[in-house]
Amino acid sequence: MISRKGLHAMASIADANKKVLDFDGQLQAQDDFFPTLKLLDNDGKLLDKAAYKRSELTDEDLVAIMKKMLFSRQLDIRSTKLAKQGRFGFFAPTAGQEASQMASAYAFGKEDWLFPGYRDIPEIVDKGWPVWKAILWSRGHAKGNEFTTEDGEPVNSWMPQIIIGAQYVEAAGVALGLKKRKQDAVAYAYTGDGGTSQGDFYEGVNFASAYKANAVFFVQNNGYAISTPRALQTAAPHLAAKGWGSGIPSLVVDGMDPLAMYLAAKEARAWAAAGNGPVLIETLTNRLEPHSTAGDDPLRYRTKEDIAEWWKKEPLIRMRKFMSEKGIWDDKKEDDYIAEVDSYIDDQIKIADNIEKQKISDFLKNTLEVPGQAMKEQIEHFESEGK
Ligand SMILES: Cc1ncc(C[n+]2csc(CCOP(=O)(O)OP(=O)(O)O)c2C)c(N)n1
Ligand SMILES: [Mg+2]
Repeated sequence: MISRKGLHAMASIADANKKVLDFDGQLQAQDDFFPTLKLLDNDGKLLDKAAYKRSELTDEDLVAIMKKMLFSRQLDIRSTKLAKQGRFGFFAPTAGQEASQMASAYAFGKEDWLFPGYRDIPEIVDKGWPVWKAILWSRGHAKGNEFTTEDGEPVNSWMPQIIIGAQYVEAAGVALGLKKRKQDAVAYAYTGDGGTSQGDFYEGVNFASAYKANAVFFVQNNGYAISTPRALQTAAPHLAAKGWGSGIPSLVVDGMDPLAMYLAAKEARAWAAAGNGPVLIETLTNRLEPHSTAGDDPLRYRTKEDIAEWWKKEPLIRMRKFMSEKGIWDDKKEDDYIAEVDSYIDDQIKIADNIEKQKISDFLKNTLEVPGQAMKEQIEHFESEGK
């Protein structure tokens, strides 16, 4: 005869088995699991005082983050105009992503290694890379590949990655190196929603997780991969779940909320630098402008109304309101700062324009350390023409 205890155990196994076979239930659980970290609403109201305290942000920090976001917006506006005049090469607009990029970057230090995508030029500039180099990079000039400050100091950043997702593998390797050297530093990488469909994305996260490397991975879910909407990109209800699959803390953060972005990034950095392994952060943001200056028209794949709705949620609006309410920001401060940024960018354009033009042969020489036969012939050919 089966005892009462035995009957009970059988019943609970039967319940567990039912759960295992409940496919719908499992999908629902995935959908439910990831709540969004949020500190400021669209109107700049503080939603969670305890979390704000936990961020340890001072008024000076808030001003610094606001300025970084404004700098990024201004760089976006100016770069887009310059590109239309043919004076900037490739540029990937950043409007809407300022909190996702600049407020998160504020949590990292000089010693940390940045692995940016092509849309993350502002984060590199924030690490001390002069804008004139960014302009040269956009034009394909070899000098744009020098990641140094104006004074020749190294800037801990890889080049902006064009190969979608590849920066995750590079970041995993450097993150492991930092761990082995026992450095209080991390590698932090940014990719997009589209990037999470790449093999490199999974390999990078998995490798870093397996070795508990010092990495923080950002997925900027801006709604689109060129014209492919997020809904067609992947069936995963949350991109963060892809990090969970490799066994690391993975969070979803309101990417339009600078305070939430900073808090998540700061705690992720501390966790990774302490040797606990990587963290993955999905930021819910939006690309408010075209994919790039190469000329795509977003209205072929999304509506004006949708874009207008997202403009209402952009991070500068809520940060401006929150800080004005606190009495630490006003229109005059903002106008003065924008004028300062504009004059800096004007100077940087002049510097970029005055750098000696790159010869075709120099460009080729800079491509491979040891050129193949065909490239050698091309270099000789262009050199013989003085090009
Ligand atoms: C490996 C690879 N495949 C395709 C492309 C072409 N491509 C350039 S940008 C892009 C979309 C990427 O979207 P997402 O990761 O969401 O980043 P976002 O542009 O939105 O910042 C694609 C497919 C590429 N650069 N690299
Ligand atoms: Mg995208």
